[in-house]
Amino acid sequence: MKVIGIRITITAALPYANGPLHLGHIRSTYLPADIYARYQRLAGNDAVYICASDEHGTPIVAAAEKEKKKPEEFVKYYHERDKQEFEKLGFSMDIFHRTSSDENREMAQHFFLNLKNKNLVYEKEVEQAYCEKCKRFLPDRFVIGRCPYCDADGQYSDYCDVCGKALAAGELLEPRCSSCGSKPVAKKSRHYFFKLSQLSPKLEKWLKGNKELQSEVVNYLLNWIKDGLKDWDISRDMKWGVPIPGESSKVLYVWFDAPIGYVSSTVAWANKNGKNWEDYWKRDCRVVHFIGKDIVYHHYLFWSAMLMEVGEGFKPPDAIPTRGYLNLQGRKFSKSKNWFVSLEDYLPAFPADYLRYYVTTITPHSVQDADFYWKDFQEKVNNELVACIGNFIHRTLVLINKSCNSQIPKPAKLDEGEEELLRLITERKISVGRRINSFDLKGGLEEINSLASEFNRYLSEREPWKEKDMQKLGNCLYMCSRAVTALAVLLSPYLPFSSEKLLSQLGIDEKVTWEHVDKELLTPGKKIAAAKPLFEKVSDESIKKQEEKLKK
Ligand code: B3M
Ligand code: ZN
Repeated sequence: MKVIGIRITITAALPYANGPLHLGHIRSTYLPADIYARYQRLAGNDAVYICASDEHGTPIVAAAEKEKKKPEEFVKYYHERDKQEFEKLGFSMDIFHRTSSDENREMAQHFFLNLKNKNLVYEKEVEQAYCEKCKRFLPDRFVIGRCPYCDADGQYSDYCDVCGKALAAGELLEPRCSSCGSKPVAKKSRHYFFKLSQLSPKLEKWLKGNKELQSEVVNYLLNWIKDGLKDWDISRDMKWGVPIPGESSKVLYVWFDAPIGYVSSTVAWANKNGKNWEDYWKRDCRVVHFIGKDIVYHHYLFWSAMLMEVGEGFKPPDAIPTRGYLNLQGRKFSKSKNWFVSLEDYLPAFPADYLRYYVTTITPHSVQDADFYWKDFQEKVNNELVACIGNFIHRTLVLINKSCNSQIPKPAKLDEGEEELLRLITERKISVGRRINSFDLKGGLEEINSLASEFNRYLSEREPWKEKDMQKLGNCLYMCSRAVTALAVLLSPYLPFSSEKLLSQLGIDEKVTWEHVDKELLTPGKKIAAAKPLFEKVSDESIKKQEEKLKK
């Protein structure tokens, strides 16, 4: 029976093209989105994984200025670099586009005009920070100061990193120009505002009604709404960005055009692949945004409100899986303090799948923060991946090589325990799928691990290496071969490189689907190649090397 899948548009927060990728974002966003996307495709759904570089805004301009580069030139470098690193980690984005693209300019201007025509955007004269020394307006990250809500210093003027509040112009205390340090003066400028304040009731209703949203996040958003939402300033006096139609020196605020990047990148993908992008946003489809908790405000409130109001068949997101921050060995990641693991450090030292494995084991579906410890990485890889999963697969294949002339044995009547184990594989196919569907990726991986443990136990108890009865031996190794192929499929969303390697070692070249988890992918009589271990232990020295890098 062919399962008719659903359409799912999966997005991951767009990385700013202003610096190397951060392990924290990999954990909170790109990896979970990838596991989810890979599973959905295997399960027969029409899933697209959409991402792009976020290329506008003061984060980019400020960073480019520091390197004395033009923003265009600057973002191109990080766009290419991020793209390559994503590939090395096995992230299966269907497109990695750019917000400086034509598609995004057109779509963002379209959203703007649509909302303006609906009277949801109005113009107002406001006082803006202006640096007389630098001779320019100082939006967002061009101003640093103290947060009026939580008192944290060193915050940018549009967002407080400590309490997570989006700030309006003029709210920041003790402001100073981020480039020259002088105290900005207030200067009048005409800005465009989105009427977010009047949308509070609608947002509240949606937040309370959508049961797929995490309640921990919804609760704190409801508090913000209770305090009243402010209208949102969506224009900036600068050159780099999406030009506002009819204006010569104003662009859209980066947070207006960045989430539209999800849509415009889908347009670019659809055009390349002969699809209709609207099928992936408007008609029967699910839209799922993976994000980190630092951008909750922007997605649950700004973006959802835009989607609700723009009409034309758009709808608010179906789910916004949100995860917490990652610390490194008990401290905050900090590039300047050299307390940092970059992909440039990681990738030459260990396989991508080890990172995917470890990071999944420390990432529940919640906004809880986690900690990356090199020692823990080593332990998880060695004790779980190598000693349990890898060891079971390797023992099985070596035994088939040795005792069965490398051929999958033909089973005779299985005993009750064996029938039970086959049923367990089917159960896991269903339960792991369910877990992934509900974003509990860690729980899914734990169930796969426990399946491998069950079979490890079975193999050790049966001791087929001592078995004289050829039929019993055949039954046992047949059973284990079923578990090996089940693991190859179950693990493929999590560990795509290893899964692919295993399937190719086994000579399985048909395209596998989730349905194959409990199917006989290796028929009796089929010959397999000589076993090669899939995983290798992480040595003490290699961990020491990484730890020492941090101390320098
Ligand atoms: N670039 C911020 C961040 O990376 C921002 C996300 C945009 S998502 C539309 O945290
Ligand atoms: Zn200045």
